[in-house]
Amino acid sequence: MKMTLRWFGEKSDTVTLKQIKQIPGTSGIMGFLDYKAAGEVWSKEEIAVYINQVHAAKLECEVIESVNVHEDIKLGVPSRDKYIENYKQTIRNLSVYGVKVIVYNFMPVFDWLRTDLAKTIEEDGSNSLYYNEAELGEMGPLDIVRKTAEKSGGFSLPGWEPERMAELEVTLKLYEDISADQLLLNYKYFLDAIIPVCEECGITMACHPDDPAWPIFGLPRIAHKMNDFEKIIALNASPRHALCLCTGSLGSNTENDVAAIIRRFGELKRIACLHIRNVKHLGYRHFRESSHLSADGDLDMYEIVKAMYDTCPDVYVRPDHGRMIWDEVGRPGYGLYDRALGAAYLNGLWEAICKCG
Ligand SMILES: [Mn+2]
Repeated sequence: MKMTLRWFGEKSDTVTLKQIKQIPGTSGIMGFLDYKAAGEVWSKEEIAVYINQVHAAKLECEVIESVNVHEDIKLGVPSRDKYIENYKQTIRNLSVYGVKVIVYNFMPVFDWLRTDLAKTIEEDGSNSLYYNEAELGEMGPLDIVRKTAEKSGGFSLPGWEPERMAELEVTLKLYEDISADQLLLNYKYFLDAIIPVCEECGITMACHPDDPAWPIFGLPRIAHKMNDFEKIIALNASPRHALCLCTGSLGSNTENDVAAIIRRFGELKRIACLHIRNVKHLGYRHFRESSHLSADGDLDMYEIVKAMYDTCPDVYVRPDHGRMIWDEVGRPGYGLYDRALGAAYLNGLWEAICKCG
């Protein structure tokens, strides 16, 4: 287990590299250039500025997240080839700076979705990200985007870049003709083009699951249950094509056995990294994010960490979203305190499992 934290960069994160370095057991960060739009090349110069800062703080930057896949690639339109070439160049550029894993997703339009970014938890006055499908029914996609942007506290949200969202209506229309099977074919086209470059460069692509783990707004979604990942892994035989399993995303759906999914793809050696967090189910398609502690949510963190220990002990890990606690002000889900508590808790589980099996 290589413990990391997500870091959005000096200008965009309330958390500093020094703070991250001081979390026990943290060897590095999962990096993110928050100003890059989907489809753009990440230049060597941009990457160098970011990664040199991370290295100066004596942290590693072997995982980069959210090199977003342009919508034209997912839609399978002719202009995809230009964006695929850009993606290949970004892969090459990242490899020069020691990056080993790129986390991405193939979700149409919505990278992730919540109906409230700061829902107060009555028991203790903290707040966390929250989702209630019943509220979505009343709102519709454009309303939810507006509401999410308003409640972001002025932070840009990964996957919700204003330029992308401005074209939302048009994009939603284009997906009316795309079935889940067609989306998988478009995904295969993308993988077949980029994976040879990954093999040359020593980079593993890690697909992040749909969040929440079911289809929304009638859009095709192909990455939220065991059988989906069987199909995804079958798209390309290279071990450079792997998964970033996110326990909170998968665990939003009560039908998913998260530890079993980790075991299955861990045994196949197709997990590159894990995002670990817990969720509390409140009803049908209704949940909030909880602290990492098993007793606070509905996922068994011991079983999750044990599945990693048994099948893929060397993967990169990060505590995923945390609650906002101790009156911290920061990016929704990405404050320091609760994520640091999450890292400490995961380290504790890890030590116990290593010693006791
Ligand atoms: Mn995640």
